[in-house]
Amino acid sequence: MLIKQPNDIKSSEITPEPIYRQRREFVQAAIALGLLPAAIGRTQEPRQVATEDSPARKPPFPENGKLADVAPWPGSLDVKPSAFEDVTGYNNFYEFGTGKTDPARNAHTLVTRPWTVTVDGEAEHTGTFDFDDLIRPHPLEERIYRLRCVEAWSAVVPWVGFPLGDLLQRFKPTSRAKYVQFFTLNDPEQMPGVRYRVLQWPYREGLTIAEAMHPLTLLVVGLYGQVLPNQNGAPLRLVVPWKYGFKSIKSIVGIRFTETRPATSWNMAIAGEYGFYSNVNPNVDHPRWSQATERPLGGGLFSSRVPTLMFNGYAEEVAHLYTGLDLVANY
Ligand SMILES: Nc1nc2c(c(=O)[nH]1)N[C@H]1C(S)=C(S)[C@@H](COP(=O)(O)O)O[C@H]1N2
Ligand SMILES: [Mo]
Repeated sequence: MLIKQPNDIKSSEITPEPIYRQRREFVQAAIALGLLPAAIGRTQEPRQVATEDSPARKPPFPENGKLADVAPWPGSLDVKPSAFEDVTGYNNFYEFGTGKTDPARNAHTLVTRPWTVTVDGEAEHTGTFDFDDLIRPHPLEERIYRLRCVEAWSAVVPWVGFPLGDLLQRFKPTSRAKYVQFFTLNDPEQMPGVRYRVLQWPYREGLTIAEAMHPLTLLVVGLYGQVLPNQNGAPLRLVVPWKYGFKSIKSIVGIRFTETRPATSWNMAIAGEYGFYSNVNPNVDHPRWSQATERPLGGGLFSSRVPTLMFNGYAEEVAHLYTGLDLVANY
C-alpha cells in the first residue's frame, strides 16, 4: 500500500481538519513536554493557546483489553446479549477459513498495529490515515444490536463504536458521492484463507450514501466492553444492523466514495442469491432456504427457531430509506 510521506505534501492538504488540529495540539503538547524544541513547533505550525474547544488529548486506543469511557447508548435492545463465547467463537471471516470456528482459531496472525485506512474517491479530503488518529476524536458508545446472518443464524451483540456518518463527514464527500465502498485487508501472509479463491479478494462491501450516513450504521472497535477480537474484524469493522451480516465488513483498510454502485463480494460471487441491498426480510426467501425464521446462537442443537423481523427489527428507523423500492427485485 502506498502511504503518503509527510514531506511529500503539507499535512493541512491531506488531513481532515479534526486530525490536522490534533496534530497541531500534539506538536504543542510535545513541545510542552520537552520532546520537541519550540523552534520546530513554530516553524511547522502556528502557535496556539489552549481553548475550550481543544479538549485534552484522549489516551491512545489500547491494542487489546478493556475499553474505558464507553457511554451506554439509550436506543440499545432491551434483551440479554448472546454469550461472549458464541459471538467470539462462531464466526464468518473467510480470510481465516470457511468453517465457523476457523476465524477464532486462525485470526491471531492478523497484525492490527500499525493499521492504516486509505480514503479515496469523491471527497475533498482523501489520503492514508493511521487508525488511532482516525478514531481518536470519536466518543465511543455501547450499542446492543441484533445481528442476522443470511445463513439464518442470529446473535445479540453489545458492540462498541461510533456512527460511521460522523467519520465520513470529516472527509467532506462531494455532491457526486452517491455510494461508499469498503475494503478488507488482503494479505496472504496474515490471512491463510485468501489463498483459496472462494471469493474475489479483497473482501469488499458497499452502502448508499444515505445508508452510510444513517445514525444506526456503526463503525465498531470493540464488543462486550473490550477491544474487538481479531476474529470479529479488528481493529475496525462496519455493523449495519438491518442488513444481512455479510454487509458488516471486517478489518477495513479502504473507504471509497463513488458515484456509481460499487462492487460487493457476495454479489460478485453469486449475484442471483446475494443482492446489493441485502436488507433482512422474512418475506423474501433465499433461493435455497427460507428467511422467515432464524436460529439464535447459544440455543443448542434442538433450540426452536424464532421469527425473523422485517429489517431485523429496525423497520421504524430505516424503512423510509426504501420507500418506492421493490424489495423483491432489490434483494
Ligand atoms: N472481510 C470479511 N468481512 C466479513 C465476512 C468475511 O468473510 N470477511 N463475513 C461476513 C458475514 S457472512 C457475517 S455473518 C459477519 C459475521 O460477523 P461476526 O463473526 O462478528 O459475528 O461478518 C461479515 N464480515
Ligand atoms: Mo453471514
